[in-house]
Amino acid sequence: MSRQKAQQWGWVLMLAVTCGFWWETAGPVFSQSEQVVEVTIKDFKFVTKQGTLRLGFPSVIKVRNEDAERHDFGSTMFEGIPTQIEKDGVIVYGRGLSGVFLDPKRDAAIRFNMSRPGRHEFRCSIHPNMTGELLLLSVEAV
Ligand SMILES: [Cu+2]
Repeated sequence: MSRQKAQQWGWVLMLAVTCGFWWETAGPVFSQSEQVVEVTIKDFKFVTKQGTLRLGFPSVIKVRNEDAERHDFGSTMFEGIPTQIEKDGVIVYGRGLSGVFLDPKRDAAIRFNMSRPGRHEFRCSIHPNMTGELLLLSVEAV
């Protein structure tokens, strides 16, 4: 192989590696287009798993009731915001939704656009001492 040809192949290889690397790093970025909050109800408590939540991004709160008791996930954070609630294969859509009731061992997904920063409290209306909160930061994408 001539020296020039070897150099050409070197460039092709470098380009392929660069593209591969880009694809690897871009993958997780794309999958973050919907930010997920996981809320598990267990022993009459809300256990929340959330990363950094950004304003204006499509968000989904996945609520699961692990108890043998019926609970409710309610919050004023959806007030006036178009919200979609998916439960038992049925999707409800509206602006005045306040939350969702969950039978034992059931789950639901609440989809909306996070648009107000700050702490957002949620609670169970059946058991008023059950409360939890989400922290919404107004940071821009880094
Ligand atoms: Cu409850």
